[in-house]
Amino acid sequence: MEPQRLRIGISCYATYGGSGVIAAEIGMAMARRGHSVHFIGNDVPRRLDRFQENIFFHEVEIRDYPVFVAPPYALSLASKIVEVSTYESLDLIHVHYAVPHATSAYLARQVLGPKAPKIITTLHGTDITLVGNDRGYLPITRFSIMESDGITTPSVYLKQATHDKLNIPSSVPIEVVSNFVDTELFSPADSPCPEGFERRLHVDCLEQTKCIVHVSNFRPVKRMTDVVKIFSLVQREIPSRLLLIGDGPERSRIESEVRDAGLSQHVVFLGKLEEFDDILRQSDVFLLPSESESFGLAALEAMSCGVPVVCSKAGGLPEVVLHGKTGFLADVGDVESMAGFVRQLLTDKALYDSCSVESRKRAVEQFNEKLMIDRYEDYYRRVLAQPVRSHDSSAMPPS
Ligand code: GMT
Repeated sequence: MEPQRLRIGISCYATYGGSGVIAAEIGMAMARRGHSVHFIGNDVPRRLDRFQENIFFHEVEIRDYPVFVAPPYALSLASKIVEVSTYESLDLIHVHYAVPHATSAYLARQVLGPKAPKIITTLHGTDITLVGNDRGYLPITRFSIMESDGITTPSVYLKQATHDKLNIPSSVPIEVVSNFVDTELFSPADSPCPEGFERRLHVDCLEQTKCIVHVSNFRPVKRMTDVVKIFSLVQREIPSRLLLIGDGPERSRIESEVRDAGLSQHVVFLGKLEEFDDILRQSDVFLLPSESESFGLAALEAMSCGVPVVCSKAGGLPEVVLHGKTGFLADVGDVESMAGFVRQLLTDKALYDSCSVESRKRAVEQFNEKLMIDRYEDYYRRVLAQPVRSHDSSAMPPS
């Protein structure tokens, strides 16, 4: 007998960031498997801006009124989930990033009663380590997570952090389903520098000029100052360029640090790019010296292109990057060691080639889309089959 086709709702932040990318990829993959997928959010997630069979987008209208301190997005989202669930008979709603999506889903479920879809919450990182852990959000975040019918994290690290930081009892199961990468899109270069690449990026792709790349949302957690310091140490000895992809609150400060360090000629700020696989595959090393990282999707995308990663030993990064095999890890803030590892990679061809091959191999074998979509689909069916949970979500976290 054919397995039942599911009616799935997905809510996520559509902005530049890994959680939106993963949510969109899960939705597209589920749709290709014949499930109906309804995205509910304030904007269309990346790569969903064209017609795709079985995919529907429902925009949350953010209404403002003079009495509001700020437009209550969480309420508008909850109302939209109620509406879509009612008319599309959703089996489940899969929310990405707990704040406020898990809370909106919980509210919607209360309104919908017995016909409500099951709620699956995927935690992504700062929703636990920063925002959700903030006293101003903690009680409601913890409650909403515990009220979910299923909870997933992309790493063992984030699962443990969720139990520890939010005091979620170990009796509440959390499923680890790793992030994944489109290994066909993020694939190694099959030729040297493509026509026009140098001109477009203001970099020269001469064999002797190496490209170091970093992709992020330029927030303090990414330690952009360390990116510049590491590059500065490398650049003194090896002709190289630093390509910075993304934008965010740290951008102006980092631009000024680059100017002060006299590195403007060597650093290119490329801004937010919808597509950057071509740049990744032409790069030599990917840098990610973050303070904390639940997984590090950008590092995995680089690995999939055969680009070794030098990163901090933070959070879930050691679950993605294997020290000495697919790249190198050092303590958070240890820029000297990270610069040393970059230099080693750029000067030892045998080491570089082996790390490049192993990076690609690890991405393809351990973090491919099919593997993880199978796991999500299986998890969806298990959650749908289980009776309503019965633990007490009301207890306050410790003060
Ligand atoms: O939590 C965030 O900072 C935002 C979030 C996002 O929406 O991009 O990033 C997190 O989720 C990604 C996808 O699961 C992970 O790859 C990132 O490591 C994670 N960021 C942090 O933990 C800082």
